[in-house]
Amino acid sequence: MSMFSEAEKIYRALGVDVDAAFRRAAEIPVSIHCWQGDDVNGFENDNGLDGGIAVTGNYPGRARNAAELRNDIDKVMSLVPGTKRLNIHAIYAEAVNGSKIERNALTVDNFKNWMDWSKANNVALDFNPTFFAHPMAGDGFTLSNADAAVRKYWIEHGIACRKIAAEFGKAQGSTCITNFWAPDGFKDTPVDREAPRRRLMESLDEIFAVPVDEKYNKDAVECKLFGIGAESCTIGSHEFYMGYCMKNNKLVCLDAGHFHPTEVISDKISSVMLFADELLLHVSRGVRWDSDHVVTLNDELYAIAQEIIRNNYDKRVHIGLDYFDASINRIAAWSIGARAMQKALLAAALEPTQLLREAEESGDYSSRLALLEDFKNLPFAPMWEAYCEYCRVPGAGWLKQVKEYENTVLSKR
Ligand code: RNT
Ligand code: ZN
Repeated sequence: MSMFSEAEKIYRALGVDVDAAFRRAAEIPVSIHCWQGDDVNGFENDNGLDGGIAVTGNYPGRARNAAELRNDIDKVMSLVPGTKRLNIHAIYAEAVNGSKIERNALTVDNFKNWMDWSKANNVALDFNPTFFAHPMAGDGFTLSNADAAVRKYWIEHGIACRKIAAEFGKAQGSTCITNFWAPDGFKDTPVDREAPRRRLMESLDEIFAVPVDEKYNKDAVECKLFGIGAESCTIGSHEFYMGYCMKNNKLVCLDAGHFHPTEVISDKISSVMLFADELLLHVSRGVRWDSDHVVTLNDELYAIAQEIIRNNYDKRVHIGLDYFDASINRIAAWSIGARAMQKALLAAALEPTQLLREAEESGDYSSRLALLEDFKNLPFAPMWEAYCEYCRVPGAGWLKQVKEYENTVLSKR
């Protein structure tokens, strides 16, 4: 008897329908971020990264242009099971007939190649305006800048991006999620914390006042505790955006690296979901700070997936990935993180949750803890292999494909 059928018997004895779990995990979309492939560089120019986010490492093989990046994405997508979306940033715009790209004047024409890619691969796009790595963001303030001309520029950028996103949504027949993250914040203690927050609020109001059909685009806003160079006061804090979203019916975006290291977003999901229809996650891994390490299958990743599955948030919580590591093979980094997310979703879908609930509901917390521990030993490995096969992607052999791609493609760059 195969390892899989032995394992299936064990799960079945605990009341788990393995086929249903495979189907369920495979249907949950995960939006894979394009920016792991080129260190959040984009194709505008070589402004370098700022905004308090940083990529470290100089492993050879970075995608140098859109064609290379799309090839790399194809490779990654072929290694990741489940339903995939592609998350792109405004800095991944491509020039039309060699004309200069201005962020406040971007149109869908700048993303034609991405839309063609999306159609050819049947992968829906998500979008992000880029409020960093730009001379107009040079003093660390964009939508909350005290200078009205600077604010205007970024408001125009936000509006342009929502229009582009709506075009994506229409073309792909699936709502595009547009996520707003702005780095604005003070390095040192400000005297007036309210004024910049008021300006951020009013700028967002202006951006969202432009009507965009919710069928095609939904907006999310991402809070942050602090950034490098903005340690003392981040304008778009958690309270700021929670308040903003509840009042204005926008999606909260919770990034796993954007809270105090003792806080976890898995614990925040159910609270937000009691007050909001939908939620966006940026699944990341902060090591001591918002370092955007490659996502790995740690307790928090399991917990995030469990929250989604146990509460049936499959369609209401949107999963986006957000990490970038340039110190190892980027295709490997990308795939490790995305496959880890899939492992967590599959493990959660295979959880004998009913038994855990029964223990909890009867007040038998000893059994709850015992079962939680015992279930860690369930034979997951054959399940994962079978799931990869079910999704027609490589199981244990995936890394060999990355090495081949490195030899034939990346090492030639
Ligand atoms: C930064 C935010 C933001 C970015 C991406 C590139 O701290 O997490 O989401 O990482 O938009
Ligand atoms: Zn993020």
